[in-house]
Amino acid sequence: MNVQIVVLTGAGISAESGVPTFRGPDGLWEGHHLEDVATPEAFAADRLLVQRFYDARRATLARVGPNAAHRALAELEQVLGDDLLLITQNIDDLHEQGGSQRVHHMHGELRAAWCRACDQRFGWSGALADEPPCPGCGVRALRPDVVWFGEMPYGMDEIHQALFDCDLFVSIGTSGVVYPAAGFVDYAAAGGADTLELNLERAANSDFRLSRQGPATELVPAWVAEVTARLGSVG
Ligand code: BJW
Repeated sequence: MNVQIVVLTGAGISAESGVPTFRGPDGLWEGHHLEDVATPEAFAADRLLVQRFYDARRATLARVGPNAAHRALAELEQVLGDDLLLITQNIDDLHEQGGSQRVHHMHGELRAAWCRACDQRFGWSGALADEPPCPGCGVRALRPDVVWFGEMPYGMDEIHQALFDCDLFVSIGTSGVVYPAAGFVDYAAAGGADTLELNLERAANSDFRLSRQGPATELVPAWVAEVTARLGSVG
C-alpha cells in the first residue's frame, strides 16, 4: 500500500530543543518584532541589525540538538522513502541532525548565505555582520539565504504538486498565520487529502479534519508509531 504523506513543520517542533518560537513570549529581538527584521526593507534600512539577528540565531545552532519529534520524522522517512515529503518553514537544521535525508526548507536555511552580487549560494557557519567577501566573486554582498516577508518561498511548484497528489497532509508546530504555508491545508484538502494538525494549541488556520493538541515530542512519535503500525498490518 502506497500512502503519500506531506508533512509541514514550523517553529513548534524545535521549541523543545531550545529554539524559541516566533510568536511566543520570547519572539522578540532586542525589542523588535520579527516582522520588523524579516523583510528586505528592514535589511536595506539597517543591515547590521538584521545580520546580527541571524548571526545570533546561527550561533545558537551549535548549542541545540534534535528532539524526539525530529527523530520520529526521520524514522518515518526510512519507512516511506519517496512517499514522504518533509517541508519545513524552519531555517534550523534540526531535521537533518535528527536523521532526515530529504528536507525541503521552504524559508531557506540559517547555515547558508546568498550573494546579492553574483547570485551564488554557499554553506555558511560563521557570522555575516562583519560583511565578509563572497567566496565566489569577492564582493561584500552576502545575506542570509532565508525567505523574508514579500519574497517567494522556495520550491512552490513542487510543493503545490505534492499537496495536490498526497493522501494525508500533516501540519506540526506552526501557528498558521504566515502564507503561503498557512494555506497548504486548504490546498491539500481540495486535492482530496485527509488533514491532521499536531500542535500545542489549535492553529489560526484550523481547517484540519483532525487536530491533536500537545507537545511535539509526545504527539509526533505517537503519530509516527500509528502510521508505521498501520502500514505494517496492511503489508
Ligand atoms: C508547539 C510547541 C511544542 C510551541 N510542540 N507545538 C495578508 C494576508 C495574507 C497574506 C499576506 C498578507 N500580507 C502579506 C502576506 C504574505 C506574507 C504573510 O503571510 N504575512 C502574514 C504575516 C499575514 N507572506 C509572505 O510574504 C511570504 N511570501 C509570499 O507570500 O510570496 C508570494 C506568494 C504568492 C503565492 C504563492 C507563493 C508565494 C513569505 C513568508 C516568509 C516568512 N518568513 C519567516 C522568516 C524566515 C526566516 C527566519 O526564520 O527568520 O518565516 S517569518 C516566520 O514565520 C518564519 C517562520 O517560518 C514563519 C512561521 O512561523 P511558525 O513556524 O508558525 O512559528 P510561530 O512562532 O508563529 O508558531 C509556533 C507554533 O508552535 C504555535 O502554534 C505554538 O502553539 C506551537 N508550539 N511549542 C508543538 N512544544
